[in-house]
Amino acid sequence: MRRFMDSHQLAHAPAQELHNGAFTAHAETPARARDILAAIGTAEPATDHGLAPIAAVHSDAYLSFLQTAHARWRAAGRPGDVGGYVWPVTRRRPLALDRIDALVGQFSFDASTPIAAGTWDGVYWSAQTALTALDAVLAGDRAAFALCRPPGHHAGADYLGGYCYLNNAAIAAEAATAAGRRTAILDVDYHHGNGTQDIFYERGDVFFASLHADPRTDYPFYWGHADERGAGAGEGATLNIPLPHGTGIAAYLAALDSALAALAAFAPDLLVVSFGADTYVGDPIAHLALETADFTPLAARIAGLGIPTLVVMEGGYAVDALGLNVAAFLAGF
Ligand code: SP5
Ligand code: ZN
Repeated sequence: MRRFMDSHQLAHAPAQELHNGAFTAHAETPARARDILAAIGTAEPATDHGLAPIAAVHSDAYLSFLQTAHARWRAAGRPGDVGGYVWPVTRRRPLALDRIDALVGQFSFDASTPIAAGTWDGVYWSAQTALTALDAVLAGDRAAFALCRPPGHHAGADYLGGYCYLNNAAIAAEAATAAGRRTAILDVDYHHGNGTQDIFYERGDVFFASLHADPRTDYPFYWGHADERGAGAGEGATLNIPLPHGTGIAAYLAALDSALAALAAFAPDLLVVSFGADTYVGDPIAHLALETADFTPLAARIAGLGIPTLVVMEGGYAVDALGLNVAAFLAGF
């Protein structure tokens, strides 16, 4: 399987995040990408597809904000990384605000996703990595791996959060759709892929299925409940399967089988997998119980669909085991 990652992605390196009431070291580090690379050997760099496929998913106002936020923060005399302290509950009404603090609240939903000096460069190339790996699948490869980092599945059309800024999986799915593919997204990160769900919620042309920790107990709380099934033209094209803490491989595979059956009924000819290794038993911020060896049969079930597949990296924070977990997953293809 061809594997892709671009060294520009390492430019994104926020220092801290707000967690349980205190600032702690940022969990989504460049070391994650280095550890994965060490385990899988090499990766090909991305080719530049420009801003258009990103702007097909994210709003212009949000993209301008992301590109300028850090410079505006410095211009306002602030040290460190950009972070919000005020949020518009239920979005309020559209407002053309100018102060950086108002903008960061408008375009984010949590306080663990700072914008650092290299963030735009890193997130732009993470998205390009997804698009480059998609090219391999569109050209006929059975599967390809995009080592996207920073991850993307919590980012919506006009908001960041959950260590995510640009939704790499959604950008690739939209590009695949534009290329004429009937596309489904399967999200197997520990956390619900709220950004991806939001982006396609009212669309019937892209199917979204997610297995994740129950949002009644886990981040991102406000999305991913089993009764969220899509709306309008997208009614029935979203499938959420929340899982209890402690879920191991047997129960996980049973849930996966029902998601795969729903996916297969949609009859896609291209699959994007949002893969998080934070379902690992040793993950420091998560509570499922998959072992390293479990990732291979998990991936093999997905590969068993026989649909050309783009695997996009999402979370996974047990840095010492991360590379091995990713390698085990890719071995299933
Ligand atoms: C892509 C992805 O897996 N995002 C996960 C975002 C989860 N954020 C909420 C939990 C934050 C825990 N932060 C721990 C910091 C330790 N220094
Ligand atoms: Zn996650």
